[in-house]
Amino acid sequence: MGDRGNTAAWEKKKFLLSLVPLSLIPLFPLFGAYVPDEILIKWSEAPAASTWTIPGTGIAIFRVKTVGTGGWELWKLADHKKVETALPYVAAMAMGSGLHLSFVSSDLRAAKGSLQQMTNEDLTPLPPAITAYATNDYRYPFGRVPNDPMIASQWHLDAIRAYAGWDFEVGASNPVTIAVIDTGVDITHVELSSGTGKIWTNPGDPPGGGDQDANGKTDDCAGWDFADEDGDARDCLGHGTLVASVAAASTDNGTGVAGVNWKAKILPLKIFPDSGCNTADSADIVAAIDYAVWLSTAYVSSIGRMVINMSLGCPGAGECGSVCSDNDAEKDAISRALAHGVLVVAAKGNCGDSLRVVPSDYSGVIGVGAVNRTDSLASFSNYGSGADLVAPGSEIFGAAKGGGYSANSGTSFSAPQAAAAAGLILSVLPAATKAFQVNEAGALRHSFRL
Ligand SMILES: [Ca+2]
Ligand SMILES: [Ca+2]
Ligand SMILES: [Ca+2]
Ligand SMILES: [Ca+2]
Repeated sequence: MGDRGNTAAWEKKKFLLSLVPLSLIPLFPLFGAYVPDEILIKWSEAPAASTWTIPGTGIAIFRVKTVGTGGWELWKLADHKKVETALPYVAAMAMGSGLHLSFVSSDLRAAKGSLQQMTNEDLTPLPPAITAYATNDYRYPFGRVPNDPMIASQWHLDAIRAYAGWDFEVGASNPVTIAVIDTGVDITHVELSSGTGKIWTNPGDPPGGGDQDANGKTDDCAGWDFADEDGDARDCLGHGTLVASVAAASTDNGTGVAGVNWKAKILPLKIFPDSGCNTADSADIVAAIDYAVWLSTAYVSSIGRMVINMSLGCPGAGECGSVCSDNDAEKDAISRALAHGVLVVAAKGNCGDSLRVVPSDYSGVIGVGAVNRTDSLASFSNYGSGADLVAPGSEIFGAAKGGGYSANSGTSFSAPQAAAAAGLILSVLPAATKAFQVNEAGALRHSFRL
């Protein structure tokens, strides 16, 4: 296995589908989050008008609706003004009416300091009598929330409604393994450590003692490096580590980030060589796919259902506009995977066009494009034929090579969300047939908004 003698005959370089790494993005405490332009107010005497413009500020505030039966109303600031900006004026409405806010929640108080410090200018008289309570409109995630402290930086989890999905399944029902065909995986990272069981380990070929399972790979204990032909599949760049953590970081472990799939194991299949670590060959892609398929049949009980993620493709970002012809060897390997019930997911590419990208556009491969924080197609994302789904791809936060955390953008980081979500479904329905998987992938569009 792993014979690269014919590489030249079908060499077709594949490139990583990520953009320039971004620096760490700020962390926000999840439960400090609130709807920025909304405030809940309880009046003693509700104002007749449903819209006011606060004098001297130009800030308009309007009533949205009554909330519950306790006398609370939801008010919204026009033009997306922030609550912190308007709070003094809301308070002034009360004080100017000869009343006082008897209670202001501590978070609002912290946002704008003590109301007692307000100046006369702030106390411009305003009708009507305001009263009693004002508080932020908190935004709680709906569903099951893991205790990983950095999840507030993982905006994609909210966008794909992972919390709601986790209410139903976290990947614990039946084993699922995600084969990450990439630059390798940092298996010493706390989120991806083999010690925590995140990395699938080969019971048939423990370290030392030669190639006990006689598959031609000595000590393929924790994946395999097809580019350099050795059992050390650690990451040569950082790309594969982020991809793996987005899919299945160690989750609900009180540390760092959460994976979309809490329980799936990762199989690191490295196809980018340590030298350069920027291009991969069809020969290694084919060998890696076949190896994943072989493992899934040789170790059915521990691997469970296998999902292959390929966050790579042709053309890469540096060759946008060029035509990448199909590779029959790759297509054959993907057909073999599908025939064995192995799901294949690939990034759709970062050229921002609709040209063909492989392997994403091969028949049977779930191609995944990227959306940004406003749920629009990311400017870099490819689209059109071959883009079966979209998932967040801008500033995706996860594990960094060598420890720590960072964010990166690209369809590379959309694909593992789809792979992991498919893995959640396969954990519930391990006997799903190939046809059923395709249907379920379509359903993901609704349940996970991929
Ligand atoms: Ca072996
Ligand atoms: Ca061995
Ligand atoms: Ca190696
Ligand atoms: Ca974690």
